[in-house]
Amino acid sequence: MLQQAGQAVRLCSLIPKNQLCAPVAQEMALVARLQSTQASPAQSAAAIERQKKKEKQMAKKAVHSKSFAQNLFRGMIEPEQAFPYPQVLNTDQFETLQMLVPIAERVMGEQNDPLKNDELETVPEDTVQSLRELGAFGLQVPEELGGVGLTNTQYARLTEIVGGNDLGVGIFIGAHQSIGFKGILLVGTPEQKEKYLPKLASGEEFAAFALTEPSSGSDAGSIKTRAELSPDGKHWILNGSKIWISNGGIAEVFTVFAKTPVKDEATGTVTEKVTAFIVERSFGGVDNGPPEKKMGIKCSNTAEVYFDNCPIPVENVLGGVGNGFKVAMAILNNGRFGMGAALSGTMRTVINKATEFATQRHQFGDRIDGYGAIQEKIARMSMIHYATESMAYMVSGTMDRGYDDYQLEAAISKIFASEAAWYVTDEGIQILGGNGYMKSMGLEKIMRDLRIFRIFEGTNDILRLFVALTGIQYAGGHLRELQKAVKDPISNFGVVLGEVSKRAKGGLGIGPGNTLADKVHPNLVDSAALVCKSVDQFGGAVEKLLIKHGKHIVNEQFLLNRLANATIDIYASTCVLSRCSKSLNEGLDSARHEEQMTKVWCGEAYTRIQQNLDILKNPVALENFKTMADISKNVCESVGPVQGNPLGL
Ligand code: MYA
Repeated sequence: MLQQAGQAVRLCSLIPKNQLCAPVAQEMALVARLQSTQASPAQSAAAIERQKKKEKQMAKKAVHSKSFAQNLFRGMIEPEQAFPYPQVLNTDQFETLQMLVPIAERVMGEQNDPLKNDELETVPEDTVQSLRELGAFGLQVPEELGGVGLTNTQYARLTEIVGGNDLGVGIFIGAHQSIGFKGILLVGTPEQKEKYLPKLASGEEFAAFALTEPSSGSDAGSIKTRAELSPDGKHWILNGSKIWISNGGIAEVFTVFAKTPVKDEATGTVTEKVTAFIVERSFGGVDNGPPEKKMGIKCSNTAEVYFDNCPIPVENVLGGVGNGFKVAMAILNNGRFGMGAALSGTMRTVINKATEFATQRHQFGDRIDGYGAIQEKIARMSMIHYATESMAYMVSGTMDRGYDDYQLEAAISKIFASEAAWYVTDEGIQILGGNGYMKSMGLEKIMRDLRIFRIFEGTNDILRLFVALTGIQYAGGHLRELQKAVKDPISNFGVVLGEVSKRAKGGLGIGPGNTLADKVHPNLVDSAALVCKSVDQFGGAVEKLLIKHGKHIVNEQFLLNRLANATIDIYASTCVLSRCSKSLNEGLDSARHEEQMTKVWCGEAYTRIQQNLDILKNPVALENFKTMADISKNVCESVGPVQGNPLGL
C-alpha cells in the first residue's frame, strides 16, 4: 500500500501539487478501508456468513454503466440516459396507441365499475371479456405469438389508464403479464414461448409469479420450496408452499422459484441454488388456498399456492438451473416501471376529483381553491404527480432505448410513485374533507388499494437499501480500478488523471460546474445548477462514508436510507428538468406551467438533499441514530411501549 501511495504521489508531481496529493492519499486510505474485514464477535455464524457475502459483493470490479443513478455515487453526471427526454415512439407505435387509448378508456372508464368490483371481490366476467378483446392480457407479447407487441412506453400509457380507474384490475392484469409470465418473455426458450404465450396473451389462461413464502419475504434468497430431479432425470419434483400469490387461485401457469441442488462440475461440490420453473396447474400436485381477505385491491385474487410432489418436465426450467435468483430479479426489475405509470394514472384521477371539488365548494363565503392552505396542497399534489409521471416515462423510455442497466431507476420509480400516490390521495381526501372519507367518492378505495404498493414488488425499505448499496458497490468498484491503475500509472494514465482530478476538485470545493447547462432549456439553467451541485456533494458524501465505514457500510442502514433519499430526489429533479426542457423546446401549451413546477420542485428537492447529506456527517444526528437503535431495542425487548400510561393506571 505504501508503495502504491508512493507511486501515486510521484504521479502527482505531474500536476499542481497541492491539488492532487491529498485526494490520492485519501484514495489509498479508502481502498485500505474497503479491503479491511472485521466481523463483530457478537454476530452469529449465519450473520457472519451473510456479512462476508455482502462484503465480497462490495469488492466487485468496476463495470462501466450508463445508468444515471449509479454514476451519482461517483459524484458524476452521466447524461446519456436522461437527456434529452426519451422520445421513443415511432409513427406506427404512436398510431397504435392513438387507437388503443380511447378503447382502454372506454373499457375502464365506462364498463368497469371499481366500487362494484371492490364489493364483489372479483372482476366480473364481462369486464374480463372486454379486457381480452382489448388485448390487455398480452400487451407486450409479440404479435406472432398472439399479443399486441407493445413497447414498454406504450404499455406504460395503457397501464396509466388502468391505474387511473381501478388498481385492483391493474394488479389482476399486472400480476399476469408484468411478473406472471414476464420470465417466459424475457428468458424463455423459443419452445417455451410458443407453448405458453399464445394462451396467456389471449387471456384464455392466467399466470402468476410465485416467489414469496411464509419465511421468505424481502429475503428472496432464503426460500425453502425445493425441487429435486427424479431418478430418471426427466422431471423436477417440486415441494413447498408460497403465500400471497396474486392470481394464485386462478392461474393455470406459474413461474415458481425453488431451491435445487446444483453440482459444481469442477469441484464436485453440491450447493443449493434457486432455479425458476414454469409450472402448469395441470401437472398435478398444485393446489391453492381460499382468496385472501385484504385491505385493498380486493378484486384481484390473492392466495396461497401449495406444491406437493408436483412433477415438472425438465424442459420447463426457466433461464437455466441455478440461475433462478437472477431470473427473479430480472423479472422484478423489468416489471417495476409499470407501477410508476399506473400510479401516475391514479394520481391524475385523484387530482381531477380534488380540483373538481375545490372549484365548486364554497366555505366562509369563497371558493376553497382561493385559499392558500388548499392552493399549497393542490400545487404540491401537481408537482409530485408531474415528477412521478416524468420518471415513469423516463424509465420506460430508457428501457425502450435498449439500455439494460436501469434497475436502480426502476426501483427509484417504484419507491417514488408508491409514496407520491399515497401522499396525493391523502391530501386529496383532506381537500374533500368529510366527502373524501365517504365510500361513494371512491377515494377511500384508492387509499386502501394504494397501501400495498409500498410493500409488494420489493418493500420500499428494502429497495432503498438496494439503491444505496448497489450505487456504493459501483463507486467502490471504480475506486479499486483506480487502485489498480495507480499500480501501473503510465499505461493507465487516463484513468488516474480523470479520477484524481475529479476528486481533487471535489476536495478543494471546486465542483465540476453546471454540466447540465447545455442539456436543459435556458429557462432551467439555474435549476440544473442545483442538481449539479447536489451530485457533486453527493459523490463527496459517498466517498466520506466509504472512508469511514469501508465494507461495513452495508450495516449502516440509518445512513444508507439518507443516501437513497438523496438519490431519489436527484433523479426526480433530473427527470422533471429533462421533460420540462422538452416541453419548453416544443412550445407546449402547458410549458410555462411545467416550468413553474420544475423550478419549485428542484429548489425544494435541493433543500431536502442538503438535509439528507448534512445528516450523514452531523454528530448530533449520528448520535441520535445510535440512541434510536437503543430505543427500538428497549421497545422490542418489552414487546411494546416501555413506559406505562401517564396516569399510572
Ligand atoms: S412479488 C415478490 C416481490 N419480492 C421481492 O421483490 C423481493 C425483494 N428482495 C429482493 O429483491 C432481494 O432479495 C434483495 C437482495 C434486493 C433484498 N437486480 O446478496 P444479494 C444481485 C439485479 O444482495 P440478497 C410481489 O410482491 C446482486 O447484485 N441484480 O441478495 C408481487 C448479486 O449479484 P452477484 C440483483 O441479499 C406483487 C445477487 O443478486 C438485484 O439475498 C404483485 C445476490 O444479491 C436486482 N434487483 O437480496 C405486483 N438484487 O451474485 C403486481 C440483487 O453477481 C405487479 N441482485 O454479486 C403489477 C405491476 C403493474 C402495475 C399495474 C397496476 C395498474
